[in-house]
Amino acid sequence: MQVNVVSLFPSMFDVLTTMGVTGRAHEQGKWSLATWNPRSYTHDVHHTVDDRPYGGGPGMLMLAQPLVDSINDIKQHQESTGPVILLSPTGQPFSQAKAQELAQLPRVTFVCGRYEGIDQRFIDRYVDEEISLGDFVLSGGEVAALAVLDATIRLLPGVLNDHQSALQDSFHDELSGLLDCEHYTRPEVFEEMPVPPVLLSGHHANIAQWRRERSLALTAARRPDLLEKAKEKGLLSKKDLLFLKQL
Ligand code: 9D3
Repeated sequence: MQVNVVSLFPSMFDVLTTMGVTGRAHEQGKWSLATWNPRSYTHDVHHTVDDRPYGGGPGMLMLAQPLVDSINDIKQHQESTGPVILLSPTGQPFSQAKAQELAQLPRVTFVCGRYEGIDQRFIDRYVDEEISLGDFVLSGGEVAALAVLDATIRLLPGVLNDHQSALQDSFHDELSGLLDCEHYTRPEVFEEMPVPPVLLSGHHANIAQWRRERSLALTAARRPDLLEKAKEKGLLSKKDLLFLKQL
């Protein structure tokens, strides 16, 4: 996958190419990154990338021209930009389903805004889609793009190891529609807190049932919205529903 990022702070993306799962995948050539800095496409002495909003109001907006020139330079250097996705607080909420969609693309271009926003005429003509990370205010699109890219790259073929991929495919984890249960590792007792005994029993059916019930209880307590969705999608068994009733 060829990833392009248009950003005034391209070094923020070094973390993806150097660290962890995404860094290893980058080393293995599973994806590559090109960054495009709108400031490189300015022609005035101050390298101006922003200006005041027409109609007044607080803050500054990103100029359309350096963003358009960034997009055009991508088209000069590559076959195409792929879909142009703007990270924006007014975009569609990001999701695992969207990450799955993006992971199918051969190329994609992310545009990161700074200041109070971007001249709408750039968005109208050059942006295919707008994605938000949720209802909170970031200082720019970069951190959102990092999250979207991290979620997407780990889904590329051959990026996760066999064990992690099997987990991902199973009814547990991402597809179950429930929150993951709690996990424990050594030691058996930590600061007077024992590991739940069932996990030490070696009884695999009991362990699976305990984990399922913890997932259900946790989801009911913290994310009742997810529990309703799981019910509607028919992801809950009779046994699940019985357990929730007696909860
Ligand atoms: C007063 C209006 N503000 C909107 C809430 C202006 C504004 C704030 C922050 C405009 C842009 C930004 C920078 N944020 C992003 O670029 C951004 C974002 C976010 O702030 N929250 C969640 N997802 C995203 S994706 C990009």
